[in-house]
Amino acid sequence: MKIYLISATHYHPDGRLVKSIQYWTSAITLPYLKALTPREHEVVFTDELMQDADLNSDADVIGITAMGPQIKRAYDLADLFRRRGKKVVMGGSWVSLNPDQALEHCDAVVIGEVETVWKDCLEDLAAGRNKVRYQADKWHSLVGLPQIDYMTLPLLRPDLWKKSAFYRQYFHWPVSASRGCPHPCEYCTVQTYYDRSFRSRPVEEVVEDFRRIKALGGKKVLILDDNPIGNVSYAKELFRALIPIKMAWASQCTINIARNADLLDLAARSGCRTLSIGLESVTQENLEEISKGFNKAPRFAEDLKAIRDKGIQVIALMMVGLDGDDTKSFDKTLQFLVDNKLSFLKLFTPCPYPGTKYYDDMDRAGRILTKDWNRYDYGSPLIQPTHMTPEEMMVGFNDVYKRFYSIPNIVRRMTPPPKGNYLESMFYMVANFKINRYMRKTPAAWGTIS
Ligand code: B12
Ligand code: SF4
Repeated sequence: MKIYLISATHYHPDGRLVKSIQYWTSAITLPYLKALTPREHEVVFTDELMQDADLNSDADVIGITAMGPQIKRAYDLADLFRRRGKKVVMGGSWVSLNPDQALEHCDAVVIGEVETVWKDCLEDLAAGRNKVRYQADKWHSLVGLPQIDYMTLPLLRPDLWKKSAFYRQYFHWPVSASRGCPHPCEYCTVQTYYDRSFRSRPVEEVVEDFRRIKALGGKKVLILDDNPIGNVSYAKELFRALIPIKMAWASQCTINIARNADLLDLAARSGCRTLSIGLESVTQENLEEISKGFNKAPRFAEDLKAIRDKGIQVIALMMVGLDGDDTKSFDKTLQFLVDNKLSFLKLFTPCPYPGTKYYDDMDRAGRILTKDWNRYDYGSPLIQPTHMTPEEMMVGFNDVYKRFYSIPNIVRRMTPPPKGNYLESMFYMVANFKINRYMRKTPAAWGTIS
């Protein structure tokens, strides 16, 4: 059979498709699914963010994946291909948590991990059968996962890679070391999808991926796990094994890394340059309310300093508009971010992803403002806040972003730079100025970019 895999993009508010050719990393879903597909099938794929999907594809099966707001476009694509007589299979976290919704648009849905069910699913479709819901009965061991062809990463620009030093610094090659997260944050798709489980790949297989990327000339890796320190002894073993590889890496993890001096030291020595950390709120009451009480707001300053002292840049992930917030919270949040010299900011309005506890609670309380999935982009008013209007929340949201990336605040935050890794600091300084310019040109872009 011929299989055509698509990662959907999402829509601009005016209905155009969002397109971007310059991305700092790439998901591995499409090349990984290709590597996993039995050799008798032919597989082609498109990440619609960068390229146009072939709507006239002659494939027998269309496989579609989507992240967050991309789901609307993914369903539109599924409807279109089915009208053209194709069999459509969908997978990924959104449809796994909402299979009935997905089955209004596709023929079969893969619920959860695909490794142990993909072969059966394809055999069924080739034979004209269909179990409709394909779900593994246990988690995969993550041992011996097939290797992807890195040069086919959908969002890699091989042309720019060769000629632009900035791009070589900017592009992070994705490597997966673990899946899942043991924490209970109730808005989080990841812990819901993985049912709070946490598994890791054998250290030597992860190290092998780093080596393969280095052999291709890659300098920077994104460990695209949600919380690679979910098992501290595994993380230490991995970081120790990465020290001799001498590559730079970035990842996201919890602030807990700052409270384990050995772990933090090993991370820094193994090449960690940037961590995206879900601080979420400077108000402890908010953190408790979303079941993220392990984040201790009163300790943030001390914890962030420990990380910076190791030469690691921190990207803050913050939510505004939680129940403990009012219109005064915006200034407090901004002040905290500037005082603590955060290198970068990704701000979110609370997003109730269907399938999560947060969605169910908000839905029961009648507080969900829209179920237009196209707006589930982290920068839209989706929840009725308790101490302000949705409009006030959006004014505050835009204002924090604007002021965080203002020239005086960039200078305040970026000087003096974290100790060591000065090239990285320079890169972040340039990236901050680029964002300042981008925001002036595209003020409504926030929330739809990553
Ligand atoms: C890398 C990544 C990115 C990258 C690259 C994006 C890209 N287009 O290439 C960046 C950082 C740019 C990014 C951006 C965004 N991302 Co993102 N991203 C991820 C991340 C960390 C890893 C994805 C990955 O490669 N996983 C590894 C692969 C192997 O696993 P997988 O995709 O889950 O697939 C497995 C199964 O689900 C299944 N499967 C998946 N799809 C399909 C399809 C078929 C047909 C089949 C058969 C099986 C199948 O098979 C795989 C193996 O078992 C995930 C978090 C996570 N842990 O998944 C978030 C995640 C997917 N992203 C998310 C979101 C929301 C976004 C944004 C929309 C955020 C935003 N700003 O609004 C943007 C979208 C930008 C865009 N237009 O592309 C959410 C999705 C939430 C949801 N409920 O849908 C996640 C889960 C993060 C989170 N913590 O909530 N992202
Ligand atoms: S720590 Fe991060 S990945 Fe883990 S459950 Fe909380 S939000 Fe999700």
